[in-house]
Amino acid sequence: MQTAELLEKLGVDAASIRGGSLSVASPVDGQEIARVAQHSVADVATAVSRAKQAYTAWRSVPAPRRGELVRLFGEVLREEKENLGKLVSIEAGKILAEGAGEVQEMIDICDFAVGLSRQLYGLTIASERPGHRMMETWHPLGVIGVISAFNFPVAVWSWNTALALVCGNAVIWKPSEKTPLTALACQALFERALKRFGDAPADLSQVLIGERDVGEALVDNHDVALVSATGSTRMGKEVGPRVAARFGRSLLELGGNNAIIVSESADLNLAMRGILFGAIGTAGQRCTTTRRVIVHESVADELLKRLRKAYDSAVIGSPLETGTLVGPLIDKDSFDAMQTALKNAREQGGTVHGGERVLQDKYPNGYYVKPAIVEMPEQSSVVKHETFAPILYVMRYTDFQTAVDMQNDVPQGLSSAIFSNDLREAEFFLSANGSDCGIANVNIGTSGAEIGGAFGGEKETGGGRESGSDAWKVYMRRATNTINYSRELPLAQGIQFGD
Ligand code: UN1
Repeated sequence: MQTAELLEKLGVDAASIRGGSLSVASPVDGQEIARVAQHSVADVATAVSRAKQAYTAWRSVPAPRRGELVRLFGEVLREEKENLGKLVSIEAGKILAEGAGEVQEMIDICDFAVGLSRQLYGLTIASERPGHRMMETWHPLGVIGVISAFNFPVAVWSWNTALALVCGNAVIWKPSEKTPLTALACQALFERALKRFGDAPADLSQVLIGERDVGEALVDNHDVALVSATGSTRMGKEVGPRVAARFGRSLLELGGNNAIIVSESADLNLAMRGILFGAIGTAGQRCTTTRRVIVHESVADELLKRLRKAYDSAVIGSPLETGTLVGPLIDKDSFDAMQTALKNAREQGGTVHGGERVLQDKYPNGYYVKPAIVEMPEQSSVVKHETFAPILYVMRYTDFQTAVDMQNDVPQGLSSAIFSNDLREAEFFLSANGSDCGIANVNIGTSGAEIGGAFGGEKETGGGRESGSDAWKVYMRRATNTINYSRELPLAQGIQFGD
């Protein structure tokens, strides 16, 4: 599988992937591909104090110069797109096109951040006092901790890091213990950019490989100004309160339970393609994966017929082979969780198509499944739970308001979409009375967002926003400045104090 060769090309030291205590398996065939050394809790404190020093130097570097480092990193990523994308496929199991697509997201956010490095705007505000001026200034924040999940093992880190760096911060990354190799590769590529840059402080970006205790130490460290955590709602429920207890900031990007409404006026060809990419792409392991379809009863049979046909012809297999659309699940736990969900769905009245394990003979330790379509009589508890696997629940509706209510009636609030050619329905869906998600789309699916928009969602999704728009503000602190250029000292609110 040429993993060692790829890692070498990417600049990862061969010694760092041998003899460590963390076994890394590829989901492609379940075989061990590396043994990586792990950091200890004590290493976290050392990394944070180094990062603090790096930040103290970096915050005085003019932002456009900081942008130059990110520009160089984007250049390195362009050179290594294919290699890094392939490593993502090997370690996370997504197909080559999606592995390369993930690296493209990294390149895009670098470009975005470079532009941003000449902006980072503050407002000027009208003062009520004569001879006074008010303004806002945005300053670097400090050490940023990034905790990321296996399913986007490189892009999520880059969304945070590209912005954090142009904003003048230092970053410490704890990747998923399932995907340390791609993290080591990113760090090596970043170091290549650092060399080209020349005079950046050491330790602007560090990687900590470890399990839960390492993550906890990062979350609890008072010198980590912002913890940006992507993963399950269960993880976020622990991280959020722990960071808040020490008055730190957190940016949470947690579970999704994303629905597509297919209305009676929908273009079914478009809807089909949107649903297919959203539901079976990345083998159902995106936070934006389409997990629910709420379809008007008049088009439900037709849509289901076409969907089942498309599911039957989707090629399941090694993500490294061209032509494959559906790669493996990350591991056995994930497969077991999928089977439990399907069992629950049957018990709750669902009719399950697919969902069984395939290619077992070829890959006894790889977990390949036929993506499942589950017709549900109603939106029962199993549908409201996010199972990180390719299960698509399909429910019918008669009245449009009911469809919107169903879309919103889940604990999560990440992404949502409507396929409709009825302007009234589409606009209602985007209005305050429509979708309650952080992402609401018309005539495109729930997954595959561009980096230019703010990315994240409401409710149990955690409320954080990263990537585009003004998400950079969470990586900076805001100072409100009032400047008096008069010879008086008038108080605000007209207060007379003393003479
Ligand atoms: C994730 O699954 O954590 O919108 C991120 C998308 C991608 C990002 C997904 N741009 O599907």
